[in-house]
Order: sequence, then structure tokens, then C-alpha cells
Amino acid sequence: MFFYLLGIFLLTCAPTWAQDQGHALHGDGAGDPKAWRMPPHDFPMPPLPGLADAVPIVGPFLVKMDAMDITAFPEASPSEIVEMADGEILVMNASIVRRTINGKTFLMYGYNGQYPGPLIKVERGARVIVELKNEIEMPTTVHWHGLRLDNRFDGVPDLTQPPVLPGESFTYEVYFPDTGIYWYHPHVREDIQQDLGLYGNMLVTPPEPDYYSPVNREVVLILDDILMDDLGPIPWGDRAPTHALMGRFGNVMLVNGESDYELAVERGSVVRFYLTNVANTRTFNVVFGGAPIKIVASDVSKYEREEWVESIVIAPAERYVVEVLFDDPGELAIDNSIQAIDDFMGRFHPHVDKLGTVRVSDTAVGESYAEAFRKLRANADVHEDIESFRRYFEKPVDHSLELTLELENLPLPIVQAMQFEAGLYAPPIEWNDAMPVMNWLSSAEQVHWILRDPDTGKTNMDIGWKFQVGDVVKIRIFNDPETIHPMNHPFHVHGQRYLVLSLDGVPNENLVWKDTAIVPVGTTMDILIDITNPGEWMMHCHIAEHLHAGMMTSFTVTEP
Ligand SMILES: [Cu+2]
Repeated sequence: MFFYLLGIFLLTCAPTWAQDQGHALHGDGAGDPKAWRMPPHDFPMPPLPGLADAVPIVGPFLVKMDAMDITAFPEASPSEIVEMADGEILVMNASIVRRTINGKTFLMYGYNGQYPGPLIKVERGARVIVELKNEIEMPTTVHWHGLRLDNRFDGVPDLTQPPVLPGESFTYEVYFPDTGIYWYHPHVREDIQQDLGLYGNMLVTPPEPDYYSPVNREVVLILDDILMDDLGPIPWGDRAPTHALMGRFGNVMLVNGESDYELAVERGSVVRFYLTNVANTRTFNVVFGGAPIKIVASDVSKYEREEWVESIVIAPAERYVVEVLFDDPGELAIDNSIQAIDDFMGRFHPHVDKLGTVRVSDTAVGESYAEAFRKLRANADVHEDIESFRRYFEKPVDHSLELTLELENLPLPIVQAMQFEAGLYAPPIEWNDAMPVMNWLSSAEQVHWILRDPDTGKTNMDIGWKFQVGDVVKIRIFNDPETIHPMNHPFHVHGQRYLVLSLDGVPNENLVWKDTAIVPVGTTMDILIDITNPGEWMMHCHIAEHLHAGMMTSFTVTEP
């Protein structure tokens, strides 16, 4: 029904916009991996009249497009663990590597030639030095996501440092004040650089021996996806990102950079997983083949108390620490289990993306931690820390933000299809790319995502909030469902930590310190920011394409 109506819209309003706007036709580059071509999509979709031959208004980008022989570049190797003591130095180069994914070999980027980048393992309170060398084709920086470190090392180009040009270096001093799992990535064209492999984890271990429950294994899982077809990756946009409406969903799922991740454990093992979502836009809903999951911690702390969960919803840039008991021998799948939407048929359907496999052997694990696993801990240390903020929970809202978007010169058939779609149901979270062609054709030059302060009317980088160290700031964020294309946004605050107090007025009963949290469509989220760290800091949507379509602001924190 929806497709039928959409087809009528498109037939009646747009047949030649591509030619009118000077768009190249994707047929020009048929068979050329460096040319624009229609991205693959995961449900059958007939060609759209008026859009069938269209390509984005930005040019295509791939790594080293002029390379004659990609075998001249070194093959990437799996991530290595780098244990660092206070004061130690790590040299880290961002460079071009060769990867083979799903049987296709092509050029990507890597830190120290690894996928993901080195896993930096430190004890809480350590301060280490990382010397970044830029050996890729474009400027870059490293942002140390979630760390409350010195502002000048936060890695935001033109705010905390100049971009590191190709051939140049920058020395970071990285400080780890909080236990947990963190990650590093560029803050320049993340939609390209991060998608091409520039990401890695930092595991901050606790000095207290019983900080976590005893487990048999600790496993770091980085969740990602990449958009590719039989010719290799679909090119990225050169001067601005494509996929600015919904972000670039991949069609090949990657765990630790691999499309066929496997883990072998002995029967009865308890495994503590440290999950990080580094995808450009995809929110995952992770299950472990029905094995019981206990949620322990998130971005910047443990929860007040542990809980059983059916699955883990993890938005871009979020982290979760969970424990899983593998009691039954056999093979089970780590899945992304979602309700996908097909906008062309206007319906939901259950959908599973396999992320990896856990093989549980018949041999019983040497030491069983099943008994400790079955107990849900209350974390008195976290609870006490959060209790000291409880007197601020009911304070008046200090500032508000509305999340919205504006369009500029977007092709008429896309706008009209979106107008029609806007009258339909908008899901709180978009689990899949329900309109892959319209999304691909929307560049960040045509779509402007907006943070708006309703008290001043100012938007994005003009908002200019000012705080002092010691402030406890309540922000009310409203994700406007009445826009032409509402979408969930993972909201990231640099250099500080915050609590999600409530969603739509319903108080959060089990708190955890966050640096990134998802704001579903139509939802009002109240957060409480603990302002502890002076400097110029960003807050922004962590969908890479939304960030580069403007959805960011900065705030100033001064010493009192
Ligand atoms: Cu966003």
C-alpha cells in the first residue's frame, strides 16, 4: 500500500530532477568500484521513478583512489593488548592498511596496522603518553571518548587543538580517572575514518580486587558494520558525508573488525564482555543465543545494582559491561535481534543479523563461578556517589535542547516521500535503514541536523553555554517527533559525566554514570551533568553523519 502511494508520488512529481540538478548518473560507472553505485539494501525494493539513476551531489571517496597496486600496502593484523604503566609512552600511527572482509580485499585505515587499534590496558589513575603520527591522506585527531582528561588533549579539531595534517604528529597525555571500558577514534570525518577502522578500546582496570564479580574470561567486543557490495565498500562522500538523514548503516556486521567472529569457551564458563558500539549510526540489540545476561556497568561506572536483561540495546559510542553464563555445550549465536521496518511496504518484520558464534565445549570449566553469577550485586560505592547528587534531582531545568532538522535543496521526490512518510508511524529507534536510496542521496550539504536552545533560539555552535567547575547542571532534551524525518540520537558530552534522570518524566530507578545516551524519537530526557573538568567541551549527536550535518555545540567550563 505504502509503496503504491509512494510510487504515485514519485511518478507525478519528479522525473528529471537528477538531470536538472546536474547529478551524474550511476550507470556511468557500472562495474567501477570507485564510482557511485546503488548501495545494497536488505529488503526487495523496486527502482524509484525519478531516483533510479541518481547519485549523491558529493563525489565518491575511497582510500588511495589512485593506487595502482593495493598489495603494496601492508595487511592489517588483529588488535594487540598494550598494557601501560603510569608515564609510559605509546607511538601510534594512523596509516593505510589492506583488509579482506567477506572475501573482498581493499584498503582501509588502522592504528599501528591493527584492527581494531591496540587495546590500551591501564590501571585507574594512570596517565600515559600517546604520540600520534598521521600517515593517512586527510587531517585527523584522536578523541579519547569518555575520559575526563585535560581539555587540550580531547582531540577536537579547531576547538582543543589544530587538526594533525598528513605527515604531522601530535602528543597526547591521556588520563584515566574512572574504571571501565572507553574507546578512541578520530574527531575529523568520523563517517570515513572511523568506518575505515580507526578505533580502539581502552580498558581501565580497578585497583580493588573485588570491584567486579569473579569470572572465567574477560572478552572485549567492538560492534561495527560496513556498507559494501561485490565490488568492495560503497564509496563515502568526499567533501561531505552521504547518508545524512539516517547515517550510514552497514550491511556486513563486524565484531572486532571481523565478519566471522568466534569465541570458544568451556561449559559452565562465566564471561565478562566489554561491549562498545563504534558503528556510524546502527543501534544494536545484542543477545547471546538465549544465555542469561547480567548487566554490570555502562560508560563511566557500574550500575547502582546489577540486573538481569533479555538483551543489550547499545547505541553508537555507548559501552556496556555484561556477564553471561554459558551452561549448555554446543554452538550459539551472538545476534543483533531487531524489529526492522520496511518503509516501502510500511510494515515491521523481525530481523536477525548474526554478529558471531560462541562454541561451548563439552569439557566443564575448571573453576565454576556460576554461584557468584546468580547473585545480583548492589554496588554501594556507586550508590553512595550518586546519593550525593540526589538533592539536585528535582532542581529546575537549567537549560533545554530540542533535536530537530532542516533541509536545503534536497531533491523534490525525496522531500515528498519524506513528507508522506512523516504522516506515518515514526519508530522510537530506527534499527535499520528503511529507505536506503533516499538516505544515500541525502548529503550533509542538504540535511542540517539541529540542537536548538528554545530559551534563546540559538542553534548548534552558537548556543554558547557557560558553567563553572562544581556546577551540577540539569538539561532537558526533547527529540521532536514532528520533523520531516525524526530519528533517535545518541547524545554525547565530552570531558564530564552525567546521569540519565528520567525519560518522559519516568524516573530512572537504577542509575549509572554515562557520557553517551540515546534519545528516542518523541522522548524528553532529563540529564544531570557533574561539571568537574575545565575547558571548551563538545556535546553532540554521535551518529557520525549527523555530527557532520551540524548536530553539535560546545560549552565552556571555567574554574570557580
Ligand atoms: Cu543524530
